[in-house]
Amino acid sequence: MGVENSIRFPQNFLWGGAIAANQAEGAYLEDGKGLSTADVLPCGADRLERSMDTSAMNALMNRIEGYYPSHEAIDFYHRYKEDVALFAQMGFKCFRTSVAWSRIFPNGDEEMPNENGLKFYDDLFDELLKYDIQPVITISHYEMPLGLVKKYGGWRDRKVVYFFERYAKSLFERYKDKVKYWMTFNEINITAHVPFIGAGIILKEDDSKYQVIYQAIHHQFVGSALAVKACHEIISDAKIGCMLAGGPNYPYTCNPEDVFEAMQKDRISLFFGDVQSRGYYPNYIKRFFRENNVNIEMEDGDEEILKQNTVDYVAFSYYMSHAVSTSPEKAGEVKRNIFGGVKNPYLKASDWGWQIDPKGLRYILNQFYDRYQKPLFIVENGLGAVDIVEEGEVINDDYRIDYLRDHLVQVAEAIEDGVDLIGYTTWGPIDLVSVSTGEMKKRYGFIYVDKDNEGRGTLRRVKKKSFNWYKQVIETNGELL
Ligand code: BGP
Repeated sequence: MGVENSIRFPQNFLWGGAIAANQAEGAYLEDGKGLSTADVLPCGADRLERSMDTSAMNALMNRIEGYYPSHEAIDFYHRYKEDVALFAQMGFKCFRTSVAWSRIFPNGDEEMPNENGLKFYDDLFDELLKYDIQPVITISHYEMPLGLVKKYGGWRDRKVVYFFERYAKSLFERYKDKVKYWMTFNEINITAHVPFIGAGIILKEDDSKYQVIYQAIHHQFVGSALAVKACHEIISDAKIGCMLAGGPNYPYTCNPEDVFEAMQKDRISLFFGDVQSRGYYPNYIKRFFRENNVNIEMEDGDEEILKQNTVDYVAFSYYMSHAVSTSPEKAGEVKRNIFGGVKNPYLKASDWGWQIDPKGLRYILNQFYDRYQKPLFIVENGLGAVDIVEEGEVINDDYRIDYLRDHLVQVAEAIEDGVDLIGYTTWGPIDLVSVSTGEMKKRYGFIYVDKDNEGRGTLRRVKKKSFNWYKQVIETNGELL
C-alpha cells in the first residue's frame, strides 16, 4: 500500500496530527474549568450562520439547553494516554493541540491561573514527550472564556489584550521546558467571517459591523505581538507563528474583472498574515477601511509593538480552494459557505461541498513563501467524510488515503520548488467534533471514535485503514505515499 515518491522530505520534518481542546477534550466543567464560547454554540448545519444571529446568541449567553457533543467530545481529557499511545504507534514526530483558555483562567480576568488546568497540560505534554512527540501548541483555538464575552464584549474591549497576554505568559512560564512550537490564534482571518467564534463578538443592532470586527482584530494583532514578545523573552529557543485559514482564490475566468476580484479576495484574507509576519498594515487594506468607514483606534506604541514582534513562521490550514466570479449568476451554482465563491467546474467536492484541490496546496505554499520568506507549517489538512464501520470493526477509508496522498504529492513538489516547510499535521488524526456543524458525523481521523451525533456510543477507539498508511508515510519520511 503506497506510491513511491522520489522527492525527499527534509530530515527532521515534523509529521503529525492536529486537534483543538474544545473539539476533543470534553470535561467541559471539570477541575475548575469555566465555560468557554465553544461550550455554548448550538449544533447543526447552520451553526456558523446562527453564531452571527444577534438575538439567538444573546439568548445563549445565559442558558445552555439541549445536547452538545462538545461537552463530552471524545473524552480526550480522560483518555489522552490511550490516544497518545496510538499517535506514537503511527510514529508522530509532533502533535498539535490547543490549550483551553478557560481551564487556565476560568472567567478570563482572574489575577492567578487555575492550577488544576495547568496540571492537565503538564501531564499531557509529559506523555507526548515520553514518546519524543513535540507538542505544537495553539494558544487560542476558536474559543475564549465566556466570562470575557459577558463582561467585556469579547475582543471589542482593549482590556482583553492584556488578559490574553497574561494567559499566554503563564503558559510560556509553565511549559518553557516542554513546548518549543507555539502559535497565537487559530485561523485568525476567519474572525472577519464568524466574529463570535474568532473573537467572542455578538454584534449589536446599531453596530457598524466592519468597525467592530476590525477593531477587535486590531486588538488580536496587538495581543498576538505581545505574546510573540513574551515567548521570545521567556523561551529563547522557541518558535512562535501565526495561523491562517489557507485557500487560494482563483478567478473563474480570465476576464480582468474576475482576476482582480480574486486578488482582492486573497488580500482580504492574507492581510492577517501580512500584519503578523511583516509587522505593519499594508496600504491596500487602508483603502478597504476608508471605503467601509473603518477607523482603527490605535494606542501609542501599537505600531512599534507590531513592528518589533513579528512571527517566526507562518502556519496554515488547507482544505480547499475557491473560485471567484464577478458575475456569479453566470458562473453556476453558488456555494453556500462562509467564503462565498462559485463552483469550480474542474474540481470535485467533499460531501460538505468543500472543493478538493491538491494542486491548490502547492500553489498556496509557493504563494505564502514568495510573500513571507519565512518557514511555513501546514498544521491542518484532511477530508471530512462519513465513515462506515464494516463487519469485524473494519473501516476502509480509501477516500481519505487518496485525498491525503494527492495533497502530499503536491507538498513534495512545493518542497522541490524550494519552499521551506517545517512540517505537516493532518487535521483530526482521531475523530472529533466538527467546527462548522458541532457534530461527530464529519470525521477526519485515522482513528475512529465510537460516538454519534446524539451522543450514543462507547467512545472506543478503532484503527481505520488509513492508520497503517500514515504510519508508513512517516516511517519512510514520505518516500512511500
Ligand atoms: C478549521 C478549524 C478546525 C477544524 C477544521 C475542519 O477551520 O481550524 O478547528 O475543525 O477547520 O472543519 P470542520 O470541523 O468544520 O470540518
